[in-house]
Amino acid sequence: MRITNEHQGEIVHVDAVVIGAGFSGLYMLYRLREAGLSTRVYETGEGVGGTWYWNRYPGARCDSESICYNYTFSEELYKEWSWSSRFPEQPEILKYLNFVADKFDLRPDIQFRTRVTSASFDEETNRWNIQTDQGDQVSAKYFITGVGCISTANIPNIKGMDNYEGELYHTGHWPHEKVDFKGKRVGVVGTGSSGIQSIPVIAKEAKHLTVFQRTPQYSVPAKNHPYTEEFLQKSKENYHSMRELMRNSVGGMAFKYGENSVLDHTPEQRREVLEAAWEKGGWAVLSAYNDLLINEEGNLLVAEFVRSKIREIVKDTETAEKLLPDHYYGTKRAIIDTDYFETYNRENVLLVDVKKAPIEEITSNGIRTEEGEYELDVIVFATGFDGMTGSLFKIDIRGRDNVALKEKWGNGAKTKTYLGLTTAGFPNLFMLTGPESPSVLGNMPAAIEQHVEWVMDCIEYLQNNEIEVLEAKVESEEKWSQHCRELADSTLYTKTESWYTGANIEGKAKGFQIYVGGYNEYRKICDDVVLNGYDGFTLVTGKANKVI
Ligand code: N01
Repeated sequence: MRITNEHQGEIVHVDAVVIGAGFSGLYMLYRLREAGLSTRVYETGEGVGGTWYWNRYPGARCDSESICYNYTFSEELYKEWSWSSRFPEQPEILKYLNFVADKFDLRPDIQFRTRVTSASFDEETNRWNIQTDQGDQVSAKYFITGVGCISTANIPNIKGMDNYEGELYHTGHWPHEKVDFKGKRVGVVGTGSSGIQSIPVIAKEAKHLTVFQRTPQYSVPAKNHPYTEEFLQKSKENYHSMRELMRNSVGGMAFKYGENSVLDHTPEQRREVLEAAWEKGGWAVLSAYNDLLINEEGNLLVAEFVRSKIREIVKDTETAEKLLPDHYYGTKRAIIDTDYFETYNRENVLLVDVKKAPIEEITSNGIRTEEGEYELDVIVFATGFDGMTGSLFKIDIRGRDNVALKEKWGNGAKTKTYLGLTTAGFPNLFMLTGPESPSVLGNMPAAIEQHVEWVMDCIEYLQNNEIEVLEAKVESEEKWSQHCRELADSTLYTKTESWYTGANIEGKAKGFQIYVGGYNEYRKICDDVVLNGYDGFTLVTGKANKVI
């Protein structure tokens, strides 16, 4: 069934509505269709890709090794696709997702340029009524969000923004056409992953680049390189073992963490291990030891190693000092880069510390901080996202008694889920990589596959057993949320302000809404829930609303 809007005004009945055509929405659609369920996917963008559709900024690339940064559910698909390098750029990842959409003929069930605006659960019919900004009205038994954890751009509310006469961009909403920096004075605000990836590329092209840094970040070299035919061949031959390794690993990648504590080693041994990890690049420093994120003393030693590297690379001592982070290593999302710190050795690059002298205003000509004005032809906001709950709250989702999700979750302050997938009072709503799932603490496609497969198994169970409604029990989500908080508090994550804790958004309630126990543990917990007959959920059969 090809989707058109020709029946606008009519209510369309389907089994499932999915929001988003990124990694999660595409796979969810594929599985629902395979199971014979009628499905509509709504996607705001004009094409598939999700994150990779919107984040087109210069230098954007993935930071999971590409041979793991893909679906593994289909051996055929895995073997058909060949990545060019260890950490490929955005256009190649977008091409991959288009390849997947074409291979499985997914587009006919996706309606592009359409934003879901509201969804409410009808307690009479046990169905979700869903509306879009294009006038669609849909009734669905299952409502599944694949909106991404970091897809709502954070554009800081700085005085004078409307007065600026130059070009203004956010990395997460980059234009489809090439932005020309040649001969221009460019300012980049923000030094998270997006800033650190784009700064070296912009610096090479712009006449001058000013980086406005609020918090310095640790970053280690990606050591990206092209893949050889031989390597690709081997990884394809190892498809089964690689998939198993990913599925049973902490972060959904095909590597294991070091076996030692940071403190097991002498300073000389540690230096040797960390030097080797630095040379290897990617996630090697973060995974060199088994306790980096729980061992305060050990973390500080590794942090100091990375700081020593920054001092070595950056020639100007004053600039190097400004670039030295002081939070626990890895507690803001770890970053890998290509020539980030080296970029500050260029004559056309200036680093401005906006923690010391905050930005006061965007003027018609540029940015004014407490220390002075910087004239800019282009401003790039690399200021991140309203993570975890931001995109869910943009939709008016209402469950039982017409309670809005945003209200139930106290605008983020009281977010509670069961398994990061469901929440009480919102029956048959599934949130792919939702808050309190492990999602963003690893390789997203691996997290997504596990979620989609769990949701699909659950839906098939409901269908096969004529169950109308599955709903998380209040006590299950209380317990899960508490478990997530306790786990997070036993690590160093909660000791640092970051987008993980909501601290990057003005006025947002702070709280760590991610399960930190690892993908492998999480998978076991989800599987056990199923083995125990969907333990923690209320299941209601038939129209008579009989609870089983
Ligand atoms: O965003 P961020 P991001 N004035 O929130 C600063 C994924 N990702 O887009 O730290 C001045 O990390 C802010 O400063 P501070 C990945 O999961 C992956 O870079 O809040 N500065 C910070 O420096 C990542 O973690 C890849 O003090 C302001 C920066 O802006 C997540 O997306 C690539 C400011 C924001 O950093 C988000 O990364 C890109 C203000 N008013 C992204 N407001 C891969 O490699 C914010 N900042 C796969």
